[in-house]
Amino acid sequence: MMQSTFAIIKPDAVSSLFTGEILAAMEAAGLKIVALKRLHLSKDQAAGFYAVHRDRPFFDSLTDYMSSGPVVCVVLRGEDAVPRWRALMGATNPAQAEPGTLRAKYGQSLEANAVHGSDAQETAAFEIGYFFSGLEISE
Ligand code: DGI
Repeated sequence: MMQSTFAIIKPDAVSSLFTGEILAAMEAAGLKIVALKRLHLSKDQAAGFYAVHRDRPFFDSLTDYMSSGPVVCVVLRGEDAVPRWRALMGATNPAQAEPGTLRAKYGQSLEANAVHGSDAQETAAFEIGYFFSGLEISE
């Protein structure tokens, strides 16, 4: 099934100059980049994005981290794009991520784990809409 999903190259990976390698890995996996922007989130904007985690103990730390430097936001489109991007990312904790996955290669810690990806199509729709207007997405 053709799907769209939402990806973020997180502050640790952007500041470590891994943006180009991660964008190349997306394309090499057959995921088409249909929208792209670099921005520096405020803490409030990070909190809005991660609102589902607002009651978790790590929420304050997570939103500090996500607003600590620029991120690169990407809309990806392809066959089964949601699970395929999650598989390429690897497990949440880089120490447990499968060898060859982006989090295994580029992640620094459980929190600074290099990349984000939507976990379902409904989540992807919310996350894409949080960052992009329809005019900014060209399929
Ligand atoms: O969908 P994921 O990004 O793989 O994981 P998630 O939705 O469970 O958590 C969102 C992000 O929050 C995750 O990428 C890293 C961070 N996180 C998750 N669990 C912990 C955490 N950060 C800290 N500091 N401690 C945690 O236990």
